[in-house]
Amino acid sequence: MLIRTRDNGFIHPVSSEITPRSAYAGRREMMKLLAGGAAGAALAGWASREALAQTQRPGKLAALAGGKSSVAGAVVMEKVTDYKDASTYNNFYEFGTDKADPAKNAHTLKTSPWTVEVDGLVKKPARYTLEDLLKLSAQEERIYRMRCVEGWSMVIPWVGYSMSELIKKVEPLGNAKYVEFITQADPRTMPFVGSRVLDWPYVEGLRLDEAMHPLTLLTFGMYGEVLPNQNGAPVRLVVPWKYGFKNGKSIVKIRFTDKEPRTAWNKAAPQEYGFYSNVNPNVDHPRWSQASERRIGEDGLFAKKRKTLMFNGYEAQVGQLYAGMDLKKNY
Ligand SMILES: Nc1nc2c(c(=O)[nH]1)N[C@H]1C(S)=C(S)[C@@H](COP(=O)(O)O)O[C@H]1N2
Ligand SMILES: [Mo]
Repeated sequence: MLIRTRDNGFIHPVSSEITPRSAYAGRREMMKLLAGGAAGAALAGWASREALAQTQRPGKLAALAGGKSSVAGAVVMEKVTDYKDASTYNNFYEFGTDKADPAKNAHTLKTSPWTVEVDGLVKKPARYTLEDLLKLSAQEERIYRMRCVEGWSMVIPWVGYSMSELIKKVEPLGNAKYVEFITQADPRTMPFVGSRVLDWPYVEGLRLDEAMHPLTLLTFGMYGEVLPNQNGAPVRLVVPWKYGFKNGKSIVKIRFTDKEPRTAWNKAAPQEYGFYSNVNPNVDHPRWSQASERRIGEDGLFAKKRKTLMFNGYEAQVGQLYAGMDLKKNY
């Protein structure tokens, strides 16, 4: 449902499903752009309720049309990052450590046939083909902020469905407390698997309640198309309130456990990368501050650093998951 609000004489559509904070941030940014005369360019890529499921397809890969998002807070009113930036500025160490490497090298990734094995502490372990996974629930388009620990951020229209849909199907046992995501590690198709930067495969993990949160997206596409290889085809995770590295790409195994999984970055540098990795402007990385960020695509002459928001702006939705926890200790 659309509600029209008037702000300084500017009439602006706000979805009732958008959090007041993100709507406000979007409006403020838009006012700034309008004042700067960049309205035309800004409006073209603007995330609005109407834009949902109609994201301009870049048109190179197979279409993956998602319906409108049904999850509160899953759409931010901010300019969507250009597809070109989102698909050429990547972290995917299996294909090299430079941001430009994955787009150059990931064409060797073989995404079909693809299966995802779900096992561990569940009543119904199963091996899903990608096709089975795609059919499991309706796809939605969600426009999420993504904040990398290195200080950059993007706004990306992802396509997928809540991870909880899959979790409900496999029925976790009472003692399941965590979910481990294990990604593809094939030295024949991934040239840097075997390099010593990380312990392969790249593993990530969430607490079961985090994995069950409706914002946690099992992701198959972006910008209305299937994922490009460099963004984690054919299936990846997107957890918008956590630093980018929690979003495991090219997932092949999902395991339910009673112990906190050892994750790739936590193994590599435990004092820098904790298990939680919630976006938190008040907890510095040991080597740099996390208080501000640079939005990719906004690095022009007048671009200012943005203030990083607690839980990446998703505090209203996810803050409760961490009630009573010391977030300085549990970084
Ligand atoms: N398998 C795997 N998944 C990964 C990574 C990786 O190196 N390997 N990098 C992570 C990091 S650090 C970030 S910031 C995001 C980047 O996702 P994007 O390239 O789609 O923006 O993917 C995450 N998932
Ligand atoms: Mo990252």
